[in-house]
Amino acid sequence: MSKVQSVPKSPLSLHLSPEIILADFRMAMLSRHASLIGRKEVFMGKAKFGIFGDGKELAQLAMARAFQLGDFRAGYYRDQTFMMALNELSVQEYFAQLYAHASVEHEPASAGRLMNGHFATRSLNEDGSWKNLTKMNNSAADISPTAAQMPKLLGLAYASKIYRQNKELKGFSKFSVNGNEVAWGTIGNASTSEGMFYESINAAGVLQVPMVVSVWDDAYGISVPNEFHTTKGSISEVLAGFAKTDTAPGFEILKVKGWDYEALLETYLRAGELARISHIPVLIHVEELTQPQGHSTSGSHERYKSQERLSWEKDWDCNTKFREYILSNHIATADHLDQIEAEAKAQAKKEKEAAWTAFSGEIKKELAVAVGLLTDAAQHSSRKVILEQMAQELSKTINPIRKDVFTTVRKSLMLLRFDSNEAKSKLKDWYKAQGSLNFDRYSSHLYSQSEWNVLAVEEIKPLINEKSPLVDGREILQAFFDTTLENNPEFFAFGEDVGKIGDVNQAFAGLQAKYGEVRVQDTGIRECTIIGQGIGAALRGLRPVAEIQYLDYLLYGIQLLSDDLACLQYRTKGGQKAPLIIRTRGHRLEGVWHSGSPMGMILSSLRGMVICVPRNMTQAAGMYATLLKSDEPALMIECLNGYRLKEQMPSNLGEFTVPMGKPEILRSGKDITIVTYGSMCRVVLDAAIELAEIEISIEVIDVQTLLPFDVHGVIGESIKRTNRVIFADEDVPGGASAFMMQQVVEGQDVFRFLDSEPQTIAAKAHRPAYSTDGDYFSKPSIEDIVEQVYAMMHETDPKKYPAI
Ligand SMILES: Cc1ncc(C[n+]2csc(CCOP(=O)(O)OP(=O)(O)O)c2C)c(N)n1
Ligand SMILES: [Mg+2]
Repeated sequence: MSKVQSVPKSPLSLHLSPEIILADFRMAMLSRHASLIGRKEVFMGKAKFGIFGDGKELAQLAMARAFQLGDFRAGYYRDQTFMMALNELSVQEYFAQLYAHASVEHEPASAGRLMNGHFATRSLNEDGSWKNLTKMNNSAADISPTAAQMPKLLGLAYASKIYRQNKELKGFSKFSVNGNEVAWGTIGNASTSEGMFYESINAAGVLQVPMVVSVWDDAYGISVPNEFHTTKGSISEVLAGFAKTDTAPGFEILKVKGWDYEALLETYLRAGELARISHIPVLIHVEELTQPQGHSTSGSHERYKSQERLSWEKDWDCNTKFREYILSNHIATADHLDQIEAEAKAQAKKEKEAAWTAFSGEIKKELAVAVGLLTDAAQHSSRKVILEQMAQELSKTINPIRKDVFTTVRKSLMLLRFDSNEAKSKLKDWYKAQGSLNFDRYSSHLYSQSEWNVLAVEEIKPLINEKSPLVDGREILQAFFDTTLENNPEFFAFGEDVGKIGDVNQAFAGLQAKYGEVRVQDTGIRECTIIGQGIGAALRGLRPVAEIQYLDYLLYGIQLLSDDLACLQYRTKGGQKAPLIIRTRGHRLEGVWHSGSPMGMILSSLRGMVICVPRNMTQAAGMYATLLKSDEPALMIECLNGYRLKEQMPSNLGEFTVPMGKPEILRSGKDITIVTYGSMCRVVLDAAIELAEIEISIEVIDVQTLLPFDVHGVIGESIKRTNRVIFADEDVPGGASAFMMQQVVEGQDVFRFLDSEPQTIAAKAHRPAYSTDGDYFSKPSIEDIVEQVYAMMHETDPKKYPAI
């Protein structure tokens, strides 16, 4: 017997009254007309792009009927009907997003920051504090890369497992009721080809989490049919090996037609129950869906679908079939259904108009003010004619956007540069005031703006005295994690080899035995879903530490970190947060894949996260403590060669904090400032000792965190004393050393204090060769630093420092 099941038709647990059926019909029509109107709006030039949920209404109505308060959705751009059915998306909001209305009030999912079809609910109050998620319908904030919703979906489901299994979390009643919440995922048939999909499915099967994944199968991914995507052309057949059996846990795999209303309801109710009660993951393959308007507004499907397919799609359109079902069961007359459809169409149109009026009205108001100020300024200017013409052209713009207004204003200010009068000042003042509004509209919330942002965490110094025992660095971390596990039930750690052996460097040694497998957990080798597991859990109020065994393997998860975690606060304009800590270790080991310090890559892709590069484990423990008091996501890169080095054990572990964005001066000097971080601190300090012997005095600064970077200008102050600076690290040339230079030279007004050209010291551009010699000739050595510093001094005073 096939392991893929169709749910037999049986009496529905949901009593199917005519009211329910007709309410679903109304919603299907409302959503469909929103799609049809949406496409027209794009073609009329009122929106840039549109992607719609038509052809997938019925399955989403069924999913909405099985969804309960406290549950989470993580899906993709086709899910408008589901969101509307839950009352989490009005048609007006739907159009506000299509127009990119930059307002949380009008477009609560992303405040106009995301293209249409990116859904989200707001988990946070305005001050950044959590709402009670158990009393809400929750949707994670969508992202565009296909299948990238899957790892987070796993984490959302996994959180239910943690809440059910860890009895100490009883007090976390805002997030869970005994782990009863189901995470509902949606994905397109073609997107199941992505590695992330398979990795997430496998992890969910292993973890046995309450995750219900719906595959909306419309047989295409843009123009490419299923046979090019999926072995055997069927995702449920491919996944059959994941199906649970009487003896082995796995997935419940269900198959249903996307136009069969009763079967859909049965299937979704059953899936919800299995996941909710027994924490069994479920995959629902919803087949025979259609795309009545093609993939998106970018092109028409007539280009690649056969006449036969197009006419099949017409006949088997789920809304058409739903209508036939209602009529054949005598639930309503054709006239009644026509009337419902007419009303739904009128409502969609009315809400679309309201959205347009709100969106365009705001801009038209700004435009009117700008035109008025510009016209006034023109009267007093020698450039009157051209300025008046610009004002007039602006006032005539059809469907103006903000860019029209500000392009004109900025160009006119350039023309007015020699003018000095009140009218011009008024225009300039208005432009400035709008600048801060536009910053809020388009650039706020890259980092947390709540009272729990990392910069607000108070510094508490470590307590160390001459009697503090000298221990291996890893023991400091171990003691820190021990006390944190003891005191913070929401804190837990997982990753490859983290559980039984307590990670490859043993900072969790013995802690699984002490706190149990729920708190300190081994995972499979699957970096991407380790991160997704962490994101989803952090979205639901937990404080996970997700471990990536070595920094080099962060690459497997960097896409998710970049596309999802790092931009979460930004893309929801403060509507969601996931204060996940990624723990990893890097720098200064050997070989192409174990020595990496790809900090430039990280810095460029993870804006929105805190990037910690502690030089030793005391600093790391203090940084962890700071992060756990804050609500920001972070990447912690411990020094691989620091676990066995001796440090003094502070007596206030878990309490002391290391401030973020505050460099520490490790050695004072007067000739040159060297700015560095992580393992390079020791190398530079050793070089400084050698340089002191030849009368060169180096000031060594550890930046401690690369993001945020030196918020108080400590480096600039040092440069004012030494007048020379070198930025040193073991990344490639032009990587993080260049970042540091840009931050200081551009950001701290030091150029006029520099007596020598600022320089960088970095590794070679290639990956480091293996073994000690490979390291020596690939990464900056003490000699490299000594020689570069000496060369700088030679240039300054060749007599005192003759060429070597
Ligand atoms: C990683 C990635 N690759 C490519 C795309 C471009 N793209 C957007 S949607 C899509 C097709 C998806 O098809 P399917 O998963 O079947 O969903 P459907 O649109 O048919 O509902 C593609 C290739 C993307 N968004 N992300
Ligand atoms: Mg598809």
